[in-house]
Amino acid sequence: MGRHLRERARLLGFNRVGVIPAGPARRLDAYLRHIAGGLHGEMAYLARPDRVARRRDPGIILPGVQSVVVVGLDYYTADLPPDLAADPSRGRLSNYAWGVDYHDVLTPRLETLAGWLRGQPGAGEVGSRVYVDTGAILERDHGETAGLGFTGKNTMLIDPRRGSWFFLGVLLTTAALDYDPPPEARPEMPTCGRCTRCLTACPTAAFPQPYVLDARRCISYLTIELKGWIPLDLRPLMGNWVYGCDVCQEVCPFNRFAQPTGEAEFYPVDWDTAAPPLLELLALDEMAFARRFAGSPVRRIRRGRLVRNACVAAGNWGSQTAVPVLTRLLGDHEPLVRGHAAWALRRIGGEAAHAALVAALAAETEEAVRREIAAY
Ligand code: B12
Ligand code: SF4
Ligand code: SF4
Repeated sequence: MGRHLRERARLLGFNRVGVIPAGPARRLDAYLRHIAGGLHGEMAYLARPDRVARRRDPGIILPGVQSVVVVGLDYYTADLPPDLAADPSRGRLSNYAWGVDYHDVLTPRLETLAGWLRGQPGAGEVGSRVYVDTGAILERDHGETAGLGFTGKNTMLIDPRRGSWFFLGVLLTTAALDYDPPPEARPEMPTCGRCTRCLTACPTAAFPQPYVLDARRCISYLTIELKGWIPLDLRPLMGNWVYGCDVCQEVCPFNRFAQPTGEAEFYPVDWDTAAPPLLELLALDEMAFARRFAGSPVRRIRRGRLVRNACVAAGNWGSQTAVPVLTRLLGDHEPLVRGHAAWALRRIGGEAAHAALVAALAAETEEAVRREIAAY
């Protein structure tokens, strides 16, 4: 059954597949330390006691679970042309978000795989659960155990032959399958060795030590997961990232071996999709946002959070060109947007920005926004 399942997974387009007996994650202790230290920030779902119990015992998620199938799907398409990457008038999106939302690509394929397993002659009653990102499962950990790669100091699961630009998905099943050899019986994986590039390149110093990420400082967390105010001290360090961040992967030598994915859905339709002009992002209303990001993972953060992020990027750009649109945003219906627009105007400075802030302070009633403006 195991061999056919692997073939099936590959036919479904997955670039990697590993099958292991169900059990607790090998590095559960690292995760427990992570949440005990509060490094998960506002991602409360990571620390909820019932979710902790599930990560400890996948049998709580699926009673009778016997096997875990871990799949990987490449998403690397191309490098952003250097002139665009270095252009501060553009917002940068992490390359995993240049195309269609990966949840919508991986999940149906995993469901198909689960259906195939259920339909096997003699399979009997097969229970299954599929997860891409959202389950109480340490996907990287099971991926490492299943032989899909090794854990880098940047905490990414890295395939030594093709790098770390791949998504993970997991299928839990009550079926007993043929398993891949356990890590101790496989040829040893490479490691990071003495390299520390990702640790020093991280713009916000989010790695307190190798293999540990303080999510509260990570631009990916700040731009995607954090719902409220971005901490003041981190805003200037975020550069022009408006959705996710790729720095700790871009510098990784293993990603020199990345192969462009065969998945057409992950390619950007044009470079403006990968690095949109900030002025366009700042001008988005709800309708324009919904139209522009239909089918993209960016739609998950909604218009308010994306414009908040674009305000920070505009402040870091520092150009007077952004002052008119930022001034309009001082009257936005979302306090979060008004406050971050005020921060950007303060950072850009100049007479027009000053006048806009003075006028906004006179009209502003929301305390948090007043604080952002009054810091001027
Ligand atoms: C929460 C989360 C985040 C958070 C926190 C990330 C983190 N490192 O903790 C934030 C929002 C910051 C984030 C960012 C990103 N994420 Co994310 N994220 C998740 C999620 C939902 C849970 C991860 C989690 O449980 N974190 C808690 C920590 C403790 O667990 P862990 O990250 O798995 O870390 C393990 C290892 O570091 C290892 N470990 C710890 N110490 C040590 C020590 C040694 C010596 C060794 C060898 C290993 C080791 O043990 C840990 C526990 O098993 C997973 C999906 C899932 N359900 O697993 C996706 C996931 C990890 N993310 C993913 C991606 C793609 C990203 C981004 C690249 C997106 C982007 N470009 O912006 C960045 C990368 C940032 C980074 N360097 O990690 C992919 C990773 C694929 C891969 N090849 O590794 C996943 C698997 C989603 C998916 N289904 O594809 N993410
Ligand atoms: S994704 Fe960016 S901010 Fe987050 S740890 Fe990596 S380099 Fe740092
Ligand atoms: S950049 Fe270097 S230290 Fe960081 S994950 Fe890659 S090989 Fe490891």
